[in-house]
Amino acid sequence: MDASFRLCLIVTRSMCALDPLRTIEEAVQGGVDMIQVREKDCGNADLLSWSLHVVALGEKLKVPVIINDSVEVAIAAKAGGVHLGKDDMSIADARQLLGKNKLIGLSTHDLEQLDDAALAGADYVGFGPIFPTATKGYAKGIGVEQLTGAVVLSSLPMLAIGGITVENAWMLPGKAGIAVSSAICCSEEPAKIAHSLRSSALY
Ligand code: TZP
Ligand code: MG
Repeated sequence: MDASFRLCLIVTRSMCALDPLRTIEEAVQGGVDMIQVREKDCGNADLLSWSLHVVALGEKLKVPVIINDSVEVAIAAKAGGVHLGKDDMSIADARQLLGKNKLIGLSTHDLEQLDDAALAGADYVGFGPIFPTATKGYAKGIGVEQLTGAVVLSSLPMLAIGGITVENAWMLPGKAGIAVSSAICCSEEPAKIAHSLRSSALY
């Protein structure tokens, strides 16, 4: 399934400076073309109820909504897909449950994992953290050079992630899309930030 997204907003409610639904709506107006719901500290019932709101907004705004970690919630919320990491369900099991018309993204951190992602049948990968980020507690990033190698080596659609801001996004290779959380969530001007980031992800 085509997954060539340019700018993904990873929304965590507690990080949002504005009402989270308003953050999403304004970010999409500014150029975000994919939403990921990422809530690490809530139970399944709360995650489902929040995801249903975001999926409804995504339908209105015509952007896919992906659920982090939980295939079960993605199915129940009729989301566009799921984003998985190494501690989550395998891609093969997720594909079995979701079918081929839903998106499955995988977090990757080095070039070797990119091969594994392609073999496993991921639709796209997140690659990072490119820069240090407090959002996930990474004191060091793997750097832009690694990302440049990754986009050359892998044919999978790729989202650079981790510590990306309007100040450093110009350093990223244009072929990679961008995924951000704090840059947009923490802003009171989500459309402006999204517009600036989107202009760095032009491919
Ligand atoms: N995975 C790798 S870095 C990261 C995730 C979820 C955090 C991204 O958030 P931010 O605030 O854009 O660095
Ligand atoms: Mg996960």
